[in-house]
Amino acid sequence: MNEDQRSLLLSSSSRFPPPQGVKLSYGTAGRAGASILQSTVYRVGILAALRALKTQSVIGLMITTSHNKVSDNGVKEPFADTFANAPDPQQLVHLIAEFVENEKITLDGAKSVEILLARNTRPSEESLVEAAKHLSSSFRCLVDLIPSGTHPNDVDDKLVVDGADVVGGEKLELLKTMLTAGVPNEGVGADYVQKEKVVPCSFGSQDVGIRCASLDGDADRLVYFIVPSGSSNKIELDNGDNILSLFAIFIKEQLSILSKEKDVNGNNDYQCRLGIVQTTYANGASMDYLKQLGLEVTCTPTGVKYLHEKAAEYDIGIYFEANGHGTILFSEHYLRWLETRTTELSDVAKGLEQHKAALRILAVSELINQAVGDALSEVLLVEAILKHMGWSIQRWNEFYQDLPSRQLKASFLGHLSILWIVMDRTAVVTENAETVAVTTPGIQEAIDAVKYPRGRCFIRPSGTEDVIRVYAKASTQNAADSLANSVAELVDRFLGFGSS
Ligand code: G16
Repeated sequence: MNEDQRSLLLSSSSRFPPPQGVKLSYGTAGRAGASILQSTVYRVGILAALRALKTQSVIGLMITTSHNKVSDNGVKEPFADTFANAPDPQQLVHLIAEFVENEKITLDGAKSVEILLARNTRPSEESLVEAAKHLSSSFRCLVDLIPSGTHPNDVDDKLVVDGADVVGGEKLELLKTMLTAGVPNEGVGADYVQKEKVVPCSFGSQDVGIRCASLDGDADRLVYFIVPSGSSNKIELDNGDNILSLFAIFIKEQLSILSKEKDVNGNNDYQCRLGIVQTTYANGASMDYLKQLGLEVTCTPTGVKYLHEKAAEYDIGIYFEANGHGTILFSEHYLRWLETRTTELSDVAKGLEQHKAALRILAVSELINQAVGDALSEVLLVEAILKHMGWSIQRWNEFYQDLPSRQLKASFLGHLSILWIVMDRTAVVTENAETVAVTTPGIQEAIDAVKYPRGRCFIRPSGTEDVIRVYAKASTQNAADSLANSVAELVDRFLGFGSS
């Protein structure tokens, strides 16, 4: 890095100082209050520009609204941690120089890089994008200063969708669904509906008995629900577990039709490996149900990155978190085999059930977004399967009976409405797909000592909020509620004020 580049970085970074006394950290998907993220977004912009230089490709920088409340925002970038926390411009420039050297990035001779900025509809987005733009123009200056030339360079057709009042909602307007204007994720959205199990704002008596769907802010989560008649605001929920079960039944049915097909020697010529991936949040009843269907079910820690990796081990891997985040993965190998087989079948047996089943699986692989959970394509798949099966949402809901559950959170000070306090959520480290807290000493034993019929409870540090999450299941709703309450009190005792 030459002197001009260094001084440009020093002066631009001094315009976006990091917040004092805050350790910014990357979790499931690092997030924090929007008011303290200016410096982080500026620094992530530098990182994006360096990556663009290194890869010589266009890099996207997305400022996203997922399920968090309107004051929160974040940047998904695991390597940005150190950059985000550099205390002053000198140290930041030092880190950049080190990064450039370690990653063997050629600054001299590079012409220009392209960074695409995307944002959503939170009020804080524009100022954050401004910080990122500033940084892109200063980086363009940096690159411009480099001598050029050396580097190349159910049957009921009505569906009502809650779009969380963010981007998914805007897209859904194109699909002519019913939406209202409001505050992102405030009393609306898949996370609210799934966790609180109540109707989102603006839904009500007019929606009784109708199949409803709820997305989160970046439209990568989906849950379905129905408002039963006579209910004030309670819903019957079909969460990620139910969506997973619906997809699994459909795929399994197509595979079994297909497996009736024999090769010339009378053997089934390919046995597709179908795998199901869930997390510990999955309702035990759904897991049992899927196992009873003869499916292979695995559990990973929370976070789609873990589920995705596991699901990729199968020919067809279906993964969903209870919160509605998931998708279906198809191996390249299996898809190639299926395509060839479909062509062969169409020559000899067009119109037969085996041929149709093969076409259905191929259609699912094209409809579903295999890169990431995509609520819009999943709505279409749910709708198609319900129609195919002739099932109402009530019928879908009857696959298994959920064990009652309750989710609570214990937060750091600053959330005024909180009941339970946690001084440092990182003090809790978990193992066994997050079922056991291996630190703080004594806390797991204390949790285990709280007994309720069919009761099970675990705690984990959130990756998206400064909270410890408490999740409890038990034989009745009252038991699940009081188990969760007792464990939240334990969290407060071990990790709250008195603990430090
Ligand atoms: C993100 C991840 C999800 C995960 C969730 C957990 O959700 O993408 O896979 O389930 O975080 O959040 P926490 O760690 O706070 O419980 P999203 O949809 O907000 O990106």
